[in-house]
Amino acid sequence: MSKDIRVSTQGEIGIIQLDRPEVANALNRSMVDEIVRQMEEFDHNEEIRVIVIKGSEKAFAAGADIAEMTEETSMSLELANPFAVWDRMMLIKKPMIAVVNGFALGGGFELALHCDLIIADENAKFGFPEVTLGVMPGAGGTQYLTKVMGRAKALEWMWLGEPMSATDALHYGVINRIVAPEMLEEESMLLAEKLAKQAPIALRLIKEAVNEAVDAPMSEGLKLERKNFYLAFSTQDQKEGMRAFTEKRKPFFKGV
Ligand code: CO8
Repeated sequence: MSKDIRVSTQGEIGIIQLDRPEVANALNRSMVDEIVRQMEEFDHNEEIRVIVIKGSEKAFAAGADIAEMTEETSMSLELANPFAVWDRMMLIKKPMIAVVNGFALGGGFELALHCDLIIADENAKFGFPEVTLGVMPGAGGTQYLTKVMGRAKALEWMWLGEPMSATDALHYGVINRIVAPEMLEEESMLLAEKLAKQAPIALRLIKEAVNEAVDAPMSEGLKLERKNFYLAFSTQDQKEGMRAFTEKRKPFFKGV
């Protein structure tokens, strides 16, 4: 039984809700552990096609739990290696959507950045306030953000430590969509449902190839794209998708 997250499913969508509202969903290590274990559980669950991560009423997550970190030392952190569990998030194959209301700060923002798509309400605020605590982002923030928005803006944002509005985050390509607060739940589930109707293996192969584009040289990315393109033709969903087009009907994808 999870202490700090709530888990539910809605059709083929697996939902992880952060649930430490008394500390704005600050992420302590056991909570990150629970989140990742649940992501993996959904990833392996054949009934689930899309994973949604959301916050509670007032915040997505206000960062790593500062109370837990205050007395840490370089050596205690190095030994505990709190980021090993974050690395496992990068292995999740199914689409992950972060649904952000309120604050997504520090580690909370990094959690959203580990998802594939970010949908936020108009009042959401994104930021890396670590510098104001005398530290820096540690769960991938400097890398993810720089790749998304470029060096100058990423540096400015992380050096000043000020939160950025959802509008700015959208402008710089950090998030995918903004919706009115009262529509956040509905719009994010609609997006998840749309993805859940797509051919699951094709989604997976696309995610893998797009991720390769971020890290690898073009020639490597093109190789993987071609391999995955060929692989898609070994699925029944490819036959279904193409036959449905010819027969002028909607496809029904089974994920095989
Ligand atoms: N850690 C611990 N407690 C927190 C955190 C946090 N990150 N954020 C908020 N809280 C607590 C507050 O202490 C407060 O508790 P209490 O009621 O007992 O005083 C409660 O949540 C509510 O917070 P506020 O009263 O401050 O609420 P406001 O609405 O006035 O402000 C803010 C909300 C703006 C979110 C404010 O709380 C804030 O600035 N929080 C800190 C944000 C921050 O600095 N985040 C970065 C943390 S460092 C980090 O994330 C490094 C990541 C490294 C990777 C992770 C490895 C595990």
